[in-house]
Amino acid sequence: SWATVQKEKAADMIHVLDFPYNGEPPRDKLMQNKTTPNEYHFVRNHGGIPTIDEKAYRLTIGGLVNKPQTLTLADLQDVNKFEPVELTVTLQCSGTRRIEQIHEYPGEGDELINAPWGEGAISTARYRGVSLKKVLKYCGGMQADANHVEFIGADTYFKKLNVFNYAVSVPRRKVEAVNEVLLVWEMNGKPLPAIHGAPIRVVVTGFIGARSCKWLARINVLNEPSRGPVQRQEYLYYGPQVGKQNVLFSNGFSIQEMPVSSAIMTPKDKEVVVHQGKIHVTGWAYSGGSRWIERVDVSPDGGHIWYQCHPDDMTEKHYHAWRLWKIDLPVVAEGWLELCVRAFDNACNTQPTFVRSTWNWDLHVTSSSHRIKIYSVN
Ligand code: MTE
Ligand code: MO
Repeated sequence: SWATVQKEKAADMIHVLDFPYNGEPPRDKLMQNKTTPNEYHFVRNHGGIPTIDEKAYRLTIGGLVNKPQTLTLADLQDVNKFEPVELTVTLQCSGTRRIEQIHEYPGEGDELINAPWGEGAISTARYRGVSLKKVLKYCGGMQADANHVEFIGADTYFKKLNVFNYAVSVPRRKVEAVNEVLLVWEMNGKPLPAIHGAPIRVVVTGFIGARSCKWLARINVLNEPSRGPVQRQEYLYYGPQVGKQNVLFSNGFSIQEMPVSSAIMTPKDKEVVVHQGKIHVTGWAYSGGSRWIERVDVSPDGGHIWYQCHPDDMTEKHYHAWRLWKIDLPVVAEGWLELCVRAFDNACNTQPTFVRSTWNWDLHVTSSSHRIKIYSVN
């Protein structure tokens, strides 16, 4: 699997975990384009990277569907069966910016699964595939008692001496929306890389990355969420009284849609910046659940005064993708300054003020206003 990493990912990717391989791009590479080049798209793996022969590939669809099917790659790509769709989608791991929660409350989280991500566990690509809604229609539709759709990957991982296939699920209504759940084989006009789930992965728009199952082997339509540990024991959002010592899985709720979030990508934390009255600041902003970013404000003084980004300084808005932003932030002070950012989505949601505002023991969804300290000199 190291050969795959070396072949498919850029040499300057930041390795967040070596096994399983988890990597995020250097910040300048992520900020270059609204769509992230495949070699710089972040990678989040729970286990190894399976290599699947396209010709031997079979997708089995069963459970609460009227006509269970086994489809080949050629079936899925057959334009007479399914009309292909293209969509630009931001995938965000719910662990993005976890490092801030680790710094605030060290020793929480499950070190074996919780990678210490920075601001780069988020990337955007243009995908080509088919709508799962159409594929399920081809299977005679879902039965009346169908409530959740489970995706099972061909990869395996180890947890507490057990071996599992990666398995997650999304609610039925998500699959029934128009083009919000796709089965894809192309990423930015190129064949889907092995490390990103070839030959077929799921892309679930606006939900945490975890639901976008790679190396898709089986779809099960169920009346309850997947019983797999990734669905039932990971990616849960806990209240403030829950910690490593007293956690019960039943205390957390399943993280599905991502809230509004943003990050400052340049300058870097602890950087010395020559200001000349203005500091050039850049970053990303994203909201899940088919909401989009409407506004981004940046503060040079920890959140007392805010300056709004000019609309021309933001990339176009889009249902399922982030916006990159930049601003020439007025600065007169010298010395240590705390810069922070807050984004607003089209539902007027904005971000919690501090990391501690939404701290949760498994260290997911660090969506608070991103803060960095810079040393400003004239
Ligand atoms: N699918 C499988 N089969 N195995 C995995 O480990 N990781 C999930 C998801 N799909 C995973 C998976 C998680 S947690 C995320 S954030 C995204 O894939 C990351 O997708 P990427 O590696 O293409 O960026
Ligand atoms: Mo993730």
